Amino acid sequence: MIPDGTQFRFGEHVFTFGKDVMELRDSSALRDDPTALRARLAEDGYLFIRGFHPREDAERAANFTLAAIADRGGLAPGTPKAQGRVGPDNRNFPFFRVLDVSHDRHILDVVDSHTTFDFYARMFGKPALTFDKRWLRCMATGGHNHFHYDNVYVGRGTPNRLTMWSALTDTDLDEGPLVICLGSHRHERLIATYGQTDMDRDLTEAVFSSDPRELVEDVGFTLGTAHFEPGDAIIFGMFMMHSSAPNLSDRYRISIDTRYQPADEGKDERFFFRENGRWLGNFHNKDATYTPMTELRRRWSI
Ligand SMILES: O=C(O)CCC(=O)C(=O)O
Ligand SMILES: [Fe+2]
Repeated sequence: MIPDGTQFRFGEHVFTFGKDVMELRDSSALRDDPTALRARLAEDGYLFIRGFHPREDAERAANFTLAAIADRGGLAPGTPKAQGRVGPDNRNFPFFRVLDVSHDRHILDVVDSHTTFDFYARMFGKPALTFDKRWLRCMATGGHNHFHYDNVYVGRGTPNRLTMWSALTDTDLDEGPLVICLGSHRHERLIATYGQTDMDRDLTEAVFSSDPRELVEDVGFTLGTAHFEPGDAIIFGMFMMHSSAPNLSDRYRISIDTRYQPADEGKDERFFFRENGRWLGNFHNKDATYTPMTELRRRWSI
C-alpha cells in the first residue's frame, strides 16, 4: 500500500497520494470471477490485476528484450544486461514493427498465453483475438507517452475491445508507470467529442493533453497509478484517459500493450498483417496535416 502523503513526480509536476493521485485498486482476487470482473470494469473503468502473468515469464520477456537493446548498442557499456541501464544515446526502443523481437516466443508467451486468451474469452463470453501489432515499448530516461483515449488510435470495428498494459520490468512510481484518469470512462462530453475522433480518418491530432496538472485541476480527474511489478497488468476500455509518466530513472522501462476483442466482431484492419507482411498502422496518410488539438478543443469548448 502506498501511504497517503507519498509524493508522485510526473515530469516537473508533483502530485500527492490521497489528494490528487490514488493507488490503483487491485482486482486480482476476482480474476476467476468474470461476473465480478465485468461489474468492476463497468464501475471503475479499469481492472488492475497484480501477477496477471507469471512473474518468471514477464522477467524472461524483459531479459530477452534487453538483449535486443544490447545488440543495438542501447545499454550502458560495462553494466550487467539484467540491470537494463540506459546507454549514452538515451534511445527509446519501440519494437512494434521489429517482429523478430516483438513477435518472439519470449514476448508472445506472455501476451498470447492460454491463460490470457482464456481470461478474455471468459470476459467476453466467447473466443477472443488480439491484434497482430503489439506495442512493445522500451522507455529510456525521460521517455513517456501523452494523455489519450485509445479509441482515437485503435477504435474501428467492435466497441467491445480492451487494452491490456503489462509491465515487464519492475516499474516504481518514478520509473515511468502507466497513469490513468479515474472516472474518465464516464466523462460524457470528452467521450462525445474527442473520444469520437479517428485520427487517420479525421486527420486530427490524437494526443488530448501532455499536462497532467490540467487534467487534475481543469478537468477534475484524480490520477491513478501503482508501483508495477513484472507480470502486473492493467486492463481498460477504449475510453479511459491514460498516459505514462516520464521515466526518471536510468533503467529501461519495458512494457507491452495489446488489444483483445471477441473473435467474431469487427476488427480494426489497420493492425493486422496485410499481404506484404506488414500492417498499415496509424499515421499512414502520407503528407497529411493533422488538425491541432488546441483548435479541436476550442471547437469543443473543452
Ligand atoms: O506505455 C505507455 O507509455 C503508453 C501505453 C498506452 O498508451 C496503452 O497501453 O494504451
Ligand atoms: Fe494507449
